[in-house]
Amino acid sequence: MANKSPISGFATRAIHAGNDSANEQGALVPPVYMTSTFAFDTAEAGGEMFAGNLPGHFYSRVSNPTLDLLERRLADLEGADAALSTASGIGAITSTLWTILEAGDELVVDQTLYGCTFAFFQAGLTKFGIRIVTADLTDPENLAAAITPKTKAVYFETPANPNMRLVDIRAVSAIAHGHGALVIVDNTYATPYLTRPIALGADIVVHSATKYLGGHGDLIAGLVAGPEDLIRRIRLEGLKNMTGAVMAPLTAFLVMRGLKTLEIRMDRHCASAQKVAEWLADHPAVKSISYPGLDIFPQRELALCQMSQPGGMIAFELKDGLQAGITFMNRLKMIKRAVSLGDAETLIQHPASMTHSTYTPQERARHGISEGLVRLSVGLETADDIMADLSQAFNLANRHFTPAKAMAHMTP
Ligand code: 3LM
Repeated sequence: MANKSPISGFATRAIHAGNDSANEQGALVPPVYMTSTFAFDTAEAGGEMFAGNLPGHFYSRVSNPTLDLLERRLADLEGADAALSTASGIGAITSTLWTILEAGDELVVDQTLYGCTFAFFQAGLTKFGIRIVTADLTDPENLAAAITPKTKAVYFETPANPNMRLVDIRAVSAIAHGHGALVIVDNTYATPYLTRPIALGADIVVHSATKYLGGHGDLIAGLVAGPEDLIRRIRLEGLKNMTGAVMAPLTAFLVMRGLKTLEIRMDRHCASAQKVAEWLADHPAVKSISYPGLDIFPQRELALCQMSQPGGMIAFELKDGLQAGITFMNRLKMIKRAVSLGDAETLIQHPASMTHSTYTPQERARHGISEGLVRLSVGLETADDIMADLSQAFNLANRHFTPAKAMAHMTP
């Protein structure tokens, strides 16, 4: 059971939850337990720990004091009973689903998912007799149509990577629970600072902690939060025996260092993304833009009630299409062309050829991921500098493209 902290502020809990420095010789920052194994007082005690009758750590693939602290902290922030750290976001997702599902089960998934999650479901789980049912969960009624007595769980991201579509966690959870299915939410984009899925009815939250939670682009990590009994099962079945995707203690230390500034970083990501999105929405080179903080965002009302702020991710398309988008990206000077998100550095990437290249073009079309979409992770630099870089790249992209197009028309 996570230490439910008596202090309620998010930032305070992100810094203190689960930690008692009196247990660590007064160390302000707890030591990192760089150990693979733990000595037993007696052989009998070791046996009792293995049997689950005695608490304590016995091997770092199962648990470790440094990971334990991170798990308590994340559980507190997500409002969950317990949490589990994993080697990556995909490690969190695979460990969770290998535990919950068995052959013959159905998993209902939203139509837009991060590329490797999509591949794990469609190419991975299906090999083992699990049926994946895809539904557009932006309308919860579609879940009511897709769910059957065989549906073990419902899985979605909100906002979804890469097109920013939102799913109404409360409405979807009510329908799923009415049919006895678990609700699993990937909360990577929002973080528990902006959205707490468990308070809205979800059962399990998964994270790529590589992103905002770590926050500095220097690690790969994952986390799962949920009810004590389920987290225990995911630890002992999915993680320990099936994926072995355990987080390293030093990584847990870095994620906790990142969490200490999650609130102030997210405030800045959101404030800058809002400015950049408003500026992009008015830019003549931009055809369409998806950002939950804009009035033109189709699910603006849901964003206002489900997210405390609209987040740091923007998806947009250029009027001149894919090739103009590629030229525009190549002209950027400060903004890095890179996958991943949630870092201090502003990152830009092209989902169709990068993060979502695990979909076929036909699948992308069916799943609402357009070929020309460009994804921007707004970083912590001065917002004016981000817009200045985008602006010079637009100008150059236009200058580069207009004559080339004109010439193409002139050539017989
Ligand atoms: C990306 N995403 O650039 P890791 N869930 C979500 C994610 O966005 C991701 C994961 C899980 C990206 C990674 S693409 C090669 C780079 C919503 C990762 C998986 O296993 O920690 O990477 O998390 O969109």
